[in-house]
Amino acid sequence: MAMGIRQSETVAPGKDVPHVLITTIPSDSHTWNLMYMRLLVAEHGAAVDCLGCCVPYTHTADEVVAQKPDLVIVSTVNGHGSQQGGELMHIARARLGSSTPPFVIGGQIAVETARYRLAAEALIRAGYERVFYGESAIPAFNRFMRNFVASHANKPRVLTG
Ligand code: B12
Repeated sequence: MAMGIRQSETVAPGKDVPHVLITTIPSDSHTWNLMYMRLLVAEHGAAVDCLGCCVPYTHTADEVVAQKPDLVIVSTVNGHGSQQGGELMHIARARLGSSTPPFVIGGQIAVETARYRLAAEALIRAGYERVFYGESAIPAFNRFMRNFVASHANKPRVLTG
């Protein structure tokens, strides 16, 4: 069971509002990164749910099945992101198959900044759409979110009833 903060933003998931799920890896007990990311994503106009810290892989996968988010963000700062981020993706894909939504990951993804680039390459190979780290992480993420929210709003929709 994941511990610590578990919060949803007040914006309800709606037709034109993308739903974003924030999670982390099982070993990571840091929470301010999660709070920061939750507020940042909400500023972009998305509905956000954050699963809190120390989230077991299977819990993230279960929540993706239940919530069907448009985007999953893995935030991690304890240095184990390169390894456990890969394991999380492996388990999510095994569970969700072709219905796996896009996953992005960011923060302090390895134990030394010198290893960040190699860690990022491994995470991309594991299946992450984007990896955000270092000084450019937040500006790059903001650009990514602006495009993501805009493309969600422009998505063709099937009208029913
Ligand atoms: C506060 C803190 C703690 C607190 C956490 C309290 C809490 N409720 O969160 C306590 C004391 C509990 C703690 C414990 C530990 N910590 Co600590 N902690 C910190 C500290 C000092 C600040 C982290 C913080 O809150 N920053 C504020 C937030 C807002 O910033 P942030 O976390 O860096 O996130 C930013 C970016 O990383 C980025 N980001 C994060 N996620 C994402 C995701 C995306 C998509 C994007 C775009 C960006 C992004 O955006 C954020 C804003 O810029 C850092 C050192 C530091 N200065 O970073 C160490 C640090 C993270 N801790 C560290 C460690 C090792 C530990 C412990 C293992 C220590 C120990 N031996 O017991 C434990 C256990 C951790 C665990 N199991 O996960 C290391 C991690 C090593 C690494 N990355 O290589 C750090 C870096 C300290 C260090 N220099 O060694 N810690």
